[in-house]
Amino acid sequence: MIQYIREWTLSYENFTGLQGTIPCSLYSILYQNHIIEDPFYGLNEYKSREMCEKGCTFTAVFDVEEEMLQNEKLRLRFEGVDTLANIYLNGKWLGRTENMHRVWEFDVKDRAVLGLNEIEIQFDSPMQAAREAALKYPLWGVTHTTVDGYQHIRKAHYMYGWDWGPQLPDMGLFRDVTLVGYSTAKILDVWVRQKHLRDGSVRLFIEPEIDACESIDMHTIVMSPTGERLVDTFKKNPEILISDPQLWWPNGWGDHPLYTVTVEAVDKEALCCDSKSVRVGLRTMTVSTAADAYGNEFCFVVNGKKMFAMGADYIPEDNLLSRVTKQRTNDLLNDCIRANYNCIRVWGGGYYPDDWFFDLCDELGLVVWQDFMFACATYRMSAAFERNLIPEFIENIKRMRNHACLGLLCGNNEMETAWLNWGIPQNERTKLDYLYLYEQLLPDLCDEYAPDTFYWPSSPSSGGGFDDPADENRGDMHCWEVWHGGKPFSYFRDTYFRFCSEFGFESFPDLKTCESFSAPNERNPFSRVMESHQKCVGGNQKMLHYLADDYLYPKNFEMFVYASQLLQADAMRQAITHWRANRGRCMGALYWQLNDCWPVASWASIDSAGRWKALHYEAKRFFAPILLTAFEKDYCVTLALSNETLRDVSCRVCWSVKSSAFDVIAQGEKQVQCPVLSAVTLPPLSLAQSVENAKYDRFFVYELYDEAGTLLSKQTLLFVKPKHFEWKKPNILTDVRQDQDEMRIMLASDVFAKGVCVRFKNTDVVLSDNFVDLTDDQPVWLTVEKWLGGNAKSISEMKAGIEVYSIAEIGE
Ligand code: BMA
Repeated sequence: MIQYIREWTLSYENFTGLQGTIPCSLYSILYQNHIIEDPFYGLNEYKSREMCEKGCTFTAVFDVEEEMLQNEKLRLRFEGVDTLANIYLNGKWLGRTENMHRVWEFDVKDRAVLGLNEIEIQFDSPMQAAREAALKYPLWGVTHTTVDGYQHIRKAHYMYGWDWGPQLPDMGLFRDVTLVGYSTAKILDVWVRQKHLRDGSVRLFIEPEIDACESIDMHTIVMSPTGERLVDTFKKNPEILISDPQLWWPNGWGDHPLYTVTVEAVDKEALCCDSKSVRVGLRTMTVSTAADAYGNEFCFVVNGKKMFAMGADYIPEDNLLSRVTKQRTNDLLNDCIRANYNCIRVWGGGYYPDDWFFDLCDELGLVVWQDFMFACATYRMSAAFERNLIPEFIENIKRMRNHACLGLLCGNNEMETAWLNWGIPQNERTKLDYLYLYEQLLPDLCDEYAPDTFYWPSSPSSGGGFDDPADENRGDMHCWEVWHGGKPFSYFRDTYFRFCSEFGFESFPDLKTCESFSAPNERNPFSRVMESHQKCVGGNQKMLHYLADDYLYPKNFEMFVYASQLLQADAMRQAITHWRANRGRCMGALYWQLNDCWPVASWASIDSAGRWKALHYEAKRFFAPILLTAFEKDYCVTLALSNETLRDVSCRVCWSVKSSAFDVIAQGEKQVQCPVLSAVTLPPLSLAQSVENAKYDRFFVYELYDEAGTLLSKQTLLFVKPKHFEWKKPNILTDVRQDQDEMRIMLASDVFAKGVCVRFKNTDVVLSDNFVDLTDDQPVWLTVEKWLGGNAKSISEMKAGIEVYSIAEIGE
């Protein structure tokens, strides 16, 4: 029996009686009641942040009926309390919560009463708690953008501010509060383990965890992905053989079928008193760190096949957790699939995602690299801290372990490398605490509760024990020489990492997103508001530093935003195409970062409003299952083909050197075989003769056609920096048409146009492609993939609102 306690009342300072429905928080309720303005607008962050210097109180009054009260076991269960709070039921203290990453449950059998009951939750200021803890026990942590002492509090670290996030350490209830009663039995968990046998069949081991007050029978039902009842048994802990399994594959390799396992607890009268269903995808999944010619590989192996991981790092989707919904996560993860991701890393400075996140990753075939929630700080392993952590670990491991998508569990973000390389005050105690937490406690618990999932102590790491975590020949890498280190993009091409789990480049969010938090006179990168929506120290200077390398000085803010996005896309393209061409040596590229939690200049490829930056369109290209890429040095172009599909491919590669007026200066083509899961590099093309004397007006086009002659991709490269290219001002014709269900947009140019960006003044769409190159007089057709918002959906309104620009316009 379960009763949801959804309606709450907030009291904060002089404000009382403010209503909220779970999920809700101090900020969400004050905002909904028009007491505060949008904390993301302008400089509102600072006023809102001040509010968290004080605590607040949430109360709920709820009715308990006789039937509920009669239950032998009666528990009040809090799935997500953020974070430090004392909880009272009917005026009596129930307990204290100190960790938002775990469930808090209290026995209320002797406390709940018939009729009205009242829960009061008194939240402490998270600001003060962090600072006080820091004074009591100072520890190292990243400092510029967060609040001192954040690591003492088991609250998502980013809420205290990060180099892409505001300081808005909210307080509230972000997951359900329920009253749970039972007298016979409660199924606490169903664990499904799988063993793949040599003959291709799969044996499932089903282990329910039950709190039974009397003897019960277990009824287990297994349904196939298409809904057939495969098994129906009353055996305890049954082992089930699936002789003809439909395997689960990552995106790009096949389908993602899910079997449903339901366990029912059946009482003496043959009545089902509780049931629980879980979904499982049948696959083997591990990470290989086997020794090879270069050192040790680092790659996901799914169903025995080595996968090149393609994706990005995921951060929490909002600072106000009440706004994170299944629909929003669904949109974001589908955007990952649109850009051909097969992997996503949940970064350790946020919180363990909701169940729906893992459900969606199962359904979409996204392999999840899951960090435990520790990032960029040293921690003190006191007995109390450890007591608080253990339930967090066990609950979350259990919550994630059945998911087909779960690929790797990782101890922390960047602490092993930070300890050695970031000038952290060294002391033996902190070092021992590190080793105990990530190399003993966590792996032991993972061994016990998720023995089939690969554990990795830190990201980056070479396997642990402070053994050169930044060794590029072993383990994963974070590469920040480009951006933080100021190195040129070409730096990436001299790196041969085994798996790069972080590297990134910032850009401004979409112009409309910038407009959503600023007044017109603030739309300058160095205004107070824009600088406040740039949390990386010196971030805008860094952008300008790189901008100077490649583009003319932008003529206005809009062109600055556009150029920043082109730079970002180019930086990531240079890295990822090179690593994919070196498939085998490198086996993963997860760029920093997929998304934003508020409107900000950052490394994200999709901004906080869900708008795609140039990088996300570029990701769709550089993560294409079959990728043709071109590298140039001294007028010599090398083409490489990377095949991330499970079949051998034979493709036609066509190239040409053209003038900006579309004259063909040189051309060639070749049929190229690329075996399954491999990359081939073609002999270099020496183009000096056709390029050198007219290099400011020459571009290289490379096209890829499949066996059926369908164009898979078409891209270009320049032989000089774009700022020095002699752009002819393009006359870009546009048209919008409706073909059955599809809205199509046409682009055609009279001269070479690169990075052509299509926008609509009055509506927001995700297109099949954008920031495209127009390389001949043939029109290019784009389709509308997704409507994000705006009300102009008719052809005439779309036409009236269309705006197009290209690199030629940046500094004209
Ligand atoms: C990495 C991440 C984050 C950070 C990002 C950009 O180190 O782990 O901590 O936001 O770089 O600086």
